[in-house]
Parts: sequence; structure tokens; C-alpha cells
Amino acid sequence: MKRRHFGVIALAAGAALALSACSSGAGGASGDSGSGPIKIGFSQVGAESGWRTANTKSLKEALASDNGFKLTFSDAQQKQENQISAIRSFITQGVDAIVFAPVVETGWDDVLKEAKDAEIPVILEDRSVDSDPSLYTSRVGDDFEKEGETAGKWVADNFAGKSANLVVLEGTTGSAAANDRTTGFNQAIKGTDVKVLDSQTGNFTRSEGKTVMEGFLQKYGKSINVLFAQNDDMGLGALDAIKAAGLTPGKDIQIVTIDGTKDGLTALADGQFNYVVECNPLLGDKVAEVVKAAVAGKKVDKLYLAKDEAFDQAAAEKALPTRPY
Ligand code: GZL
Repeated sequence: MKRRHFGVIALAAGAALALSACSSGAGGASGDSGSGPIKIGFSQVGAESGWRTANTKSLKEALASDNGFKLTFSDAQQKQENQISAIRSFITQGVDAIVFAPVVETGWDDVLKEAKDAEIPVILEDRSVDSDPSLYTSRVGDDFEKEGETAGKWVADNFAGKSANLVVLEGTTGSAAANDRTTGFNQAIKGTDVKVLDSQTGNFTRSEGKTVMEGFLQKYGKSINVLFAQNDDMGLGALDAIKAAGLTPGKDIQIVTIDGTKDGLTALADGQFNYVVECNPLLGDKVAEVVKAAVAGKKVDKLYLAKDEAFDQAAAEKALPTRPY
């Protein structure tokens, strides 16, 4: 597994938690005295995209028994109610720590308070929540706003002095990834001549990306010349719609996406996409490290951000042969 570097951000000195050993209550850490594996409950968003598949693989490999863990995995099928039920079940089981990728930003306060009352550390992986940071131990993820800004900067630079009629395939409504990418993108195009014709969620999936793009093409036709897809999968779904409309992706409609999966970089290498911003899904090693520190009562920082790159066609051709996901 290719180790990727992480930046550490302790949001505020006081926010960096020095955890007391979780030896009391339901969340007693069975792994802290070397008496057995660390029991982990992991609630994953779902299996909606190539990014998610890579992220799940990374977490499962890192939280494996040969690394000192006993993992209970739950796929929420992109439903918050399934995640809340899973977390409550983990609390009842008395796990030593909970890891979850929150499908949306809001609505977590009650269940996070229940985990805190049970003295079970909660580590967010991937997306963030709007709950008070005291309700979770740490987050390991990517800087979505920076990703959106990088994508927006590419559009602003490449269409400077030219007309850019842009449509946006947004990620899952209410998710931190969609919210923050939108914020960063809009900040980057502010004050430019880039015209946003429409913006609609494709829920991070290929099928919905295709359907929404079909709607955009019916409504705006050939006036569209730029697509910003907030993940590769929606962009890949949009390719089918663009070709079915008799247009050439990468030329008639230039496409910028976020994730940097093999399929996305392949579309970039063959000229169907024009620019891809990475969102590193290989978070498992850092999550495992943070969990071990937390259950051992060591100081844990509030936020660990993965380093992301961005790819043009030449960089994609170079990266593909050794791309780990
Ligand atoms: C980003 C992650 C997003 C990806 C999508 O960290 O939450 O969810 O960009 C995935 O591919 O579905």
C-alpha cells in the first residue's frame, strides 16, 4: 500500500485531545494492555463510486486482524439512518473505537453524544460533520474546498478571455465533499466571465451523472462548453450523454473532475477529460495510527489532511502505470 503523506492540523491547541485511557465504561479498550485486538466499528457511506471502493479497501486492509484489530464493517448504502443505527449497534457491542465516513454534514449530535457518554472515541474518515468538535476525537480526510478551488482555477485560467458556459454535476446533497467543493470552486471563478448555466446533484454516481447531463443537454444544448463534475464517476456517466448528443467530450465540452481514480485518469489520458484533481482515498494507514493512539490514551490531533495532486493529460499518462487505485 503506497503510503501517502498527511498534513497535521490541530485546529486549536486546546482542541488537540489528550485522551485518557478508555478503560472504563462500555468502550473499554481491550487492545490497550495487549490483551487482545482493538475492536472497531466502521460505518462506510456506501459503494457509490470508484473512490469509495478504493477507500473501503484501504480502511479494511489497515484495520485488519494482522494489524491488531477486530473489525465490524457496515455499508450504509448512502443513508444517514443506516449509519446512525450502525453506530448505536457499535456502542451496544462495546467497541473500543468507532470510525465512520459521514454521508452528510448535519444530524449527528445525538449519536455522537451517545458514543461520548459511552467513552468510545469516534474518528471521522473522509467527510466531516457540523457537530461540535468535542464530540469526536479526530478526522482523517482530504481538503475538499482546496480541491474545488483547484478545479475552479483551472476553468478560470483555461477560459480567460473566452466564453465559458458551464454546468455542474454536484455530489451528494448535504455532504461535506459537495458543499466544500462548491465553495472552493465558486471562490475561484468569482469575478471571471465563467457563466454557471446550471448545477444539480448526480449523487456521486455514474448513472445519475448521465441522467442529469442528459437533462442539461436537452435544456442548454450546444451552448454548454464546460462541465465540472464533483467526482470522476459522474463525469464518466456524463460522457455517455455527451456522445449520445453527437458532441465530442474533451473538445466540444471540456471536462474537469475530482477524485483521480484509474478510470478518471484513463479518460483524461485519452482526451475525454481535460483536468482531474486528486482526492486521496488511501486513508486507512493514518486512520489505524490515529485509532491506536486514541485507544492507548495518547494525544491525538483534531485533523489530518491527505496531500492531493492535480493532473493534466501528460501527468495522467505518466501516473497511470503505477496508479494504486
Ligand atoms: C470525497 C468522497 C467523495 C468522492 C466520491 O472524499 O467523500 O465520495 O469524491 C465519493 O467519489 O462518492
